[in-house]
Amino acid sequence: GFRLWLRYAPLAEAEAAAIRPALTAIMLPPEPGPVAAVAAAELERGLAGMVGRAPIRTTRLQAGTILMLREGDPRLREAGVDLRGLGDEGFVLRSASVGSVPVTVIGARTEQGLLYGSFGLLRHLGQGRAIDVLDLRSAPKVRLRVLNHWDNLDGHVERGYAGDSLWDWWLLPDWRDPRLTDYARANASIGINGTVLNNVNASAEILTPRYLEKVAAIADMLRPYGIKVYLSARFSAPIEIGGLQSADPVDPAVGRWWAQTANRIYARIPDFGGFLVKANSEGQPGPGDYGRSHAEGANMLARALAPHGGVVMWRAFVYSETDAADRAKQAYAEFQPLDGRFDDNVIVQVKNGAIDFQPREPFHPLFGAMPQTPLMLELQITKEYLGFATHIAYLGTLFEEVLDTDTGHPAGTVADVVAGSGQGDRLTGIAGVANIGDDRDWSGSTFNQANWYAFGRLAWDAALPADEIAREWAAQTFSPRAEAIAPVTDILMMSREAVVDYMTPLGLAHLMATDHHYGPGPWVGDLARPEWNPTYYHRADREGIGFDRSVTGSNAVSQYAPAVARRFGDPATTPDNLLLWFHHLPWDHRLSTGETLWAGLIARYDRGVARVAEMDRLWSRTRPFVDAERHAKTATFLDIQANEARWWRDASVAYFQSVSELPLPPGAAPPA
Ligand code: GCW
Repeated sequence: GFRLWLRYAPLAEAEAAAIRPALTAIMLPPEPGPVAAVAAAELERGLAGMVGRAPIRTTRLQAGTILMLREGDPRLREAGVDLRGLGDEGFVLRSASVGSVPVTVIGARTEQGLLYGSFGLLRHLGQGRAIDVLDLRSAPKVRLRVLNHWDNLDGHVERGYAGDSLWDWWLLPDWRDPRLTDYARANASIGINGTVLNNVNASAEILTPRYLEKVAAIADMLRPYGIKVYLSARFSAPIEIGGLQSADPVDPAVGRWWAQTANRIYARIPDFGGFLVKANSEGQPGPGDYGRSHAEGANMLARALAPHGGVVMWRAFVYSETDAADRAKQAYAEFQPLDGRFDDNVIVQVKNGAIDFQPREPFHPLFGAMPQTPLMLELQITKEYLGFATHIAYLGTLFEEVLDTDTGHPAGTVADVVAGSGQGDRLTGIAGVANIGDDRDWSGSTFNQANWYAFGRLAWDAALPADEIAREWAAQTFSPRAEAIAPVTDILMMSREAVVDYMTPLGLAHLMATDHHYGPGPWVGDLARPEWNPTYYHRADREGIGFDRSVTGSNAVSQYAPAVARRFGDPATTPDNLLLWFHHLPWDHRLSTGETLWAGLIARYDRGVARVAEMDRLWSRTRPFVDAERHAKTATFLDIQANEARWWRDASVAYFQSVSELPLPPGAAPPA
């Protein structure tokens, strides 16, 4: 599994035979830089694998040349390639004729675009597609497409289920592990152009000269792939490593310290991306420690980075026990009033939902509610709440669901808000909390690789359908044959909903066991902070279940645009899959399907278990197309998932039955 979706496995001979004469050579653009060089190397590697022959490098056009053309090249016009509207990173792939020679053009304004175009061509071939009539254009709508590594300096990855950190701080900067080049290739292949190396629960150490040397070495390795390095900055670093008494953002000495720190970073890493900050959240220091706002804190850091072109990604994930009536309301309450008060190089990073990366949450009410402020969407690729590495849960559908949701605000969908549609040239971005570690398969399981892949593809183009991304991934990871793609895609497409069903159906949330968040723990209610307890979220008793966030309850619905607030404010118009997120309802409440809430809840737990069995059945059909090692590991993980789906169902149903005191509905599967 090391090679991820970049296996470049041999195509069927008929397809390979058609491609070989059509892609015989590569012609680099005039005066190529390092990015064009790695693009060409990737084309060689990919074609050698897929069709058994690497194209030669040529300086004279020959039939079947892959012709890389940058802006200003007169051959673009001859090839009928129009680069307008592609931005700095987009590309065109086109079968054309130049000087009467049949060629395939990769056209882009920049070398970065040529690199993405090269990966685009390989992705196309990897799906077994023909190339004689190629005519593709693609450009990202979002500027910052960034992984967030929650990697600690001791090598442990917070919420990581794929081994230790990839960054070997001990051996860096001397040993530059070639694996980091493979990391860069994988990311570039899906359009990721930035990475935050360290945990948002940050150690100030990373900003010391000793570590910056190491960070610079990583940045050097990622640079040819167009990937910028960012760091999580600990707000109290001026005290911890700067010898100051305070980290108050209005203290001029603090501002100076950060400016000097930025200068020191840029002296080593001229294209450093900037800082990610978790402030005044879960015990982290922040401007609130000095009575200052998030905007004052963020802007102070932004001023330090601005002369160098760096950005601040300031997280909106905040909640505190002092206002625990409804945790879901806190980020909006703190951030919405600050709309318009952030500097131009600040982007506020908002999780997809208002609680915390649950199997299903409604979209975060901040999206669309801060029109004067760039908002970055934060998704979690690592499956903290969806079964870690073992359970198959394809997040393409979760990400798509969030992106496609209409916020009810003039800006439109979450994807539109994130793309800054109609907001001119401002900063835009998507972040994904990485699921990558030093496991041989990078992500702890083969199927988790699909989530890394889907994140990148959707960050590039939020309009790509999750099932299309699933098919792309399946073809490149296993086999482009339809008999392989179909079952793998079916597994992927049903998997997340299965997890929702057996963990948190009908809009329930946060029922996982304490701290580690793996198995069920809906009975837990004695933790120190109220909003850490599952009982706080489900509120089940003899009468009913659910968290009332309507006007009769916490009124969190009022944080949404009026039309959305109305829809979520009434159980009759709230979709079943979010019902108990917004409403506390009696057990005999009728769902839209006509079944009672009690019967519907049990039916969903049963359905989740049944779907895992179905996934297992589908997987067995892929045996002829998957090597024995990956096949067996996935089959074993599906067995684990099947057991644990039953564990989730049986424990949850037994617990809810202990409070509802209702009999199991007829036909419900008896506990195993
Ligand atoms: O999801 C929760 C996690 C914490 C994490 C925090 C955050 C990095 O349980 O491990 O801390 O969110 O997003 O800051």
